[in-house]
Amino acid sequence: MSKASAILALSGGVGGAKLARGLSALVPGAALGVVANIGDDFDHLGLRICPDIDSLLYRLSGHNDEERGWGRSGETWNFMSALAELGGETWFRLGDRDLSLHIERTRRLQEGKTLSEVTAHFATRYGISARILPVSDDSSPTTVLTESGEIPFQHYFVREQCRPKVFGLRFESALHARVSESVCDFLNAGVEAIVICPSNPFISIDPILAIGGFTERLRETHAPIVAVSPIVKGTALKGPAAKMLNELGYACSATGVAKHYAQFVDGMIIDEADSDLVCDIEAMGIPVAARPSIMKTDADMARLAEDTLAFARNLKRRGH
Ligand code: FO1
Repeated sequence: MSKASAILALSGGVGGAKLARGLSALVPGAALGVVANIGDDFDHLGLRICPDIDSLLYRLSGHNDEERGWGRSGETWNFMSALAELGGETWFRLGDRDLSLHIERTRRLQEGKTLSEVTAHFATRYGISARILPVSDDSSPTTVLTESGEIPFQHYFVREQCRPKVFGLRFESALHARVSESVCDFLNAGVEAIVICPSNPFISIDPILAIGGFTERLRETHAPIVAVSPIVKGTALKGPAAKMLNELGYACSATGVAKHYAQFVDGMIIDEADSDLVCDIEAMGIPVAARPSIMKTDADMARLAEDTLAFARNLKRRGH
């Protein structure tokens, strides 16, 4: 495929990684760039943990654990049970195989490698030809503002299991964090379309777009920007997206997602079960297509990727 047929996707969490896998079945090799959220990243037990990068590494290599939605399949938990014997922190579960990724990443970062370099090395070792691109090589952790105070993201998401009521999110150093060189190089080489994967808009996509100047960089490409709704029939397929949409004052629907993205996207894909919302979303001036968007199998992922790219190709850039 020519350079111009390069595709950029923005991803976080389970839904993002699934559509990224679908895109990797259609877009050959390094013509697919998947920008990974780094807002979930944190230091834990002396290790640098990067969950949204790891969701992509595992899903694109087929190592992902389907039922947990994070970490890798065929896992054992000897480290965790031995750590518990010592009274160590076990609220954030690290499987024995998964641990190799965190230890080796931490070692390479301490050697002075960038997160992009480390991620590219791991992708190659896992046999992944798509480019997994951290949005920044700087740190920009997400802080969750809740009625019980400000909580670091993983403490909210895992330790508190998303219970506290959210009234805002803060992306700590997003304005100072710089878009990574590898993302800039990918954009400068020319992209045909930009896909916002069906990830949580607030905890996965907004922290990516908040990185200094990234939204402008995307708009400068003049490539159509298409978002796939992570909300179907008012519920989130995975994670707290539905609860957060409500708590942050958005309608918990594909229409609520469209409203959140209205100033930025050129079109939206919503699930066929929400085809009754097509008029509402078109009335907002957003071209929309209702397609099967529940991804259980690799075939589902590839089909949604195909539908999304076909829709993008027919879109005109909307003047914003
Ligand atoms: N999510 C959990 O709900 N419980 C866990 O114990 C947990 C451990 C974990 C370890 C490595 C990793 O890469 C992800 C992990 N996650 C866990 C998911 C993590 O919280 C992600 O940030 C979410 O998937 C949201 O993107």
